[in-house]
Amino acid sequence: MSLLEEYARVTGPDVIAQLQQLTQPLQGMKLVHVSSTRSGGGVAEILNKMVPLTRELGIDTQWEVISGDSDFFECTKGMHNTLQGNRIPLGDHLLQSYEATNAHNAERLRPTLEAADFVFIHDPQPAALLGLCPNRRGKWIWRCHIDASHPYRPVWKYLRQFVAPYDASVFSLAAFAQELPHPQYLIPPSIDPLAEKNIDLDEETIAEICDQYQIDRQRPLIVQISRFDRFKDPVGVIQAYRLAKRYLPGLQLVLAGGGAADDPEGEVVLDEVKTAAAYDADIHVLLLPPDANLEVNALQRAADIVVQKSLREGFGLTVTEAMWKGKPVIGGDVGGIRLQVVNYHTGFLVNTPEGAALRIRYLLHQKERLEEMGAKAKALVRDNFLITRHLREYLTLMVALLN
Ligand code: UPG
Repeated sequence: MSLLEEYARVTGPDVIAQLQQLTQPLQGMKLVHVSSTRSGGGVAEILNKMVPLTRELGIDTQWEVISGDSDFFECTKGMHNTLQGNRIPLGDHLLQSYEATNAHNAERLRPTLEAADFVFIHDPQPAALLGLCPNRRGKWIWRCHIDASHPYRPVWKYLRQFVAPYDASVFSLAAFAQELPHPQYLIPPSIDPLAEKNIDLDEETIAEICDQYQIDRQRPLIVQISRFDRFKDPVGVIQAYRLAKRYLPGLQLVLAGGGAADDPEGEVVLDEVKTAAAYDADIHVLLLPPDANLEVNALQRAADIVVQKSLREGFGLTVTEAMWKGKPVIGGDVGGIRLQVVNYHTGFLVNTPEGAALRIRYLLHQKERLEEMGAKAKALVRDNFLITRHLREYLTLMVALLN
């Protein structure tokens, strides 16, 4: 069965026929995505699935990854943190490293990028490449995955000089749009229902993976899967768990995460989480390798409730993944989580550990409500957040830019 036929089985054949129709004017064109890591984190997760599907539709698609040293990634993680609201200026030597690293990568990528019909540049890391490709012939789109609702102005002002000359930019939410001299499109991300991380699993596989991590399937379980990043508030999740455990003594918590090659802060945050977890045997802090897709899938399915207590969130694929598995999500009332968690319907939006604990207790005592919310959550993802909808919007954007 071809890849497209496999998708048709999940979404229905019309959705695929529509994608094929939209791709007609784009047949044989060259599309290049550029990001800063091939594994770990949401951007890699999306591109790993999006690139083969776009190729299958007849667009000559490539994915390039930029390389950089520790100063560069310290700088871009600083940009990420400040665009999400931290107010810490970036030192001149870091900004010099940002520009030098982009220039270095441009040497290698220039022929590919200048020849492409469309270039999608993901996030701030490679944003300066456009200015370094003076003979570009195609349309360039800056795709921002960050919760840019409250950017630290000096850093946005610096980045803006690189982003302004793009032909368009894409944000996940209206609240993130910026003052820019080009069209801005609102396209939320998506998950791939055929990915190992999202396919159905039998009970035996789920049980085996839970055994491997000493998780007791007879007792209630809450799970947060996230990179170890302060914006994901893992320590806040531990506080919520502790508050709820006073009333639910059997409660277990899994905090599972892996690093991303472009995220230098993971280890420090993991240490903070381990300290906060102390010696509680019912808190499982799991450091997973980047290819632990089956494990993530099983942990999300084993959970009674999935938590994503972020303080900022561009979208939150872990929310989508959990909802697709029929789980209600207790999520931070921020960014892209608000697009997915419809308060009281597909889960609960919370602002504090106390609020999260209250909702955990409520749902674990109201199993019917939990299941009803989980079913609504799955339907919301099927209708809005699968890769086929995401690709349709990218294709529409590309066709619009052709004219
Ligand atoms: N993941 C793993 N293993 C882990 C931890 C995470 O496979 O140990 C996966 C997770 O299942 C998900 C992805 O990594 O598929 C993480 O994506 P997401 O939850 O979206 O977070 P970020 O890595 O922070 O991704 C950025 C934005 C986020 C947005 C995403 C795509 O912060 O808000 O949804 O980009 O736009």
